[in-house]
Amino acid sequence: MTREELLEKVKTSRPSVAVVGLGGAGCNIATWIADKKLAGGKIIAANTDAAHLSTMTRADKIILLGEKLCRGHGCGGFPERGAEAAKENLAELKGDIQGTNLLFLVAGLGGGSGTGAIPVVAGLGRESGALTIACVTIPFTIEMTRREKARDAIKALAEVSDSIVVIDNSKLREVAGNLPLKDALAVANALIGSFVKNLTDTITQPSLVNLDYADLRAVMERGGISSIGIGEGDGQDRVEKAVSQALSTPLLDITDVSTAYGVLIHIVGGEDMTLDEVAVAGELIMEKVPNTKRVIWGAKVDPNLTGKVRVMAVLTGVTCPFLSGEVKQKVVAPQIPKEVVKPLREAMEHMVKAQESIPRETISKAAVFSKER
Ligand SMILES: Nc1nc2c(ncn2[C@@H]2O[C@H](COP(=O)(O)OP(=O)(O)OP(=O)(O)O)[C@@H](O)[C@H]2O)c(=O)[nH]1
Ligand SMILES: [Mg+2]
Repeated sequence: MTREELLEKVKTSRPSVAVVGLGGAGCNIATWIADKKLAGGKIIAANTDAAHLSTMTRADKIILLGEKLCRGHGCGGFPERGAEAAKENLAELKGDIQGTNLLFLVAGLGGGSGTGAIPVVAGLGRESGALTIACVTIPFTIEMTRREKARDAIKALAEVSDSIVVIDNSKLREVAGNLPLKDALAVANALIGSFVKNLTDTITQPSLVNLDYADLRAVMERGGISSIGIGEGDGQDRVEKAVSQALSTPLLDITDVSTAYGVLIHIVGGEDMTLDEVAVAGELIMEKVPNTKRVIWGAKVDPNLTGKVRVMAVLTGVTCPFLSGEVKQKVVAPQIPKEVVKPLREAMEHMVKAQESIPRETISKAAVFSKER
């Protein structure tokens, strides 16, 4: 094969990536990703709420779901309506997903549109053969009925998606401390957004350590419930610090980190980060999650992070007592050690600052939740 032929092959074999934001929160997260420029992926914002959708100017495509059923007014918190609405646009959604290798579906569970639509769209993704990864948040423990809806949606999603990356807003708040609610939601947007962006970047762009689509598939295909943890370290032992933080503070209550089926680790560090450090991170993870069947990692250099490393660990195939129904009432999370909370909070504050503007919709939603509380 000539070099030209090889380059052509690289171009045509690059996996095609699509991100579909569903419902208000899903569309806000999709906007976060669009703002940060998703190289090599298309972004679709879909909602039943026409007014909110009209603000999604950064998406490559917008879809008003269930125009006949909802008339552009939203679902009023009923997931059944969200599911029906998505079915109205089935052919269009199918056309947009066709040919996608890696499909990310993002939503804040608990409302009507995102919660109802996400399993419908995930079904289309799986049918078309795409690696289908749902990334969702579950509402605060205080929003009891919304949490129940979220749990039902995750059960439905488990049937039709490969992996479901779940962030529990309550857990996030616990780690992020006393952040105002709107900032806590913005952190969730940034976390899910960077998860999607980091993965897409490492499989479509040259990075320090590349992940390829086949690697990703090996860990995320039929991965089930997955949790994310983030950690940051500086100074000596920065990698150890960041890894142990990421593994000790999953943003979903899981029974036992060491029982995870697969681990995906993504490391970002300044220009001073060495390949050795990246390898050490991998070894450390193998020690902490000894029973895992698969470990993959990708690494990227960010010139703004000199002296620091930031680690995002995704554990697949984990058990969460709340989601498996073992705990019906409020989940009592294990206490997070104080020394871990401070640097994590700083990392999250950094993420919030990095978010140039919080969508107005988020702020008004936050105000409503504050009232509910
Ligand atoms: N991460 C994040 N979560 C949000 C945001 N706004 C709301 N949420 C969370 O997402 C859940 C669902 O809210 P929405 O996305 O607004 O609901 P929807 O899917 O549009 O549903 P309907 O408005 O009922 O049609 C809420 O219960 C909150 O927990 C946001 O901007 N970011
Ligand atoms: Mg809405």
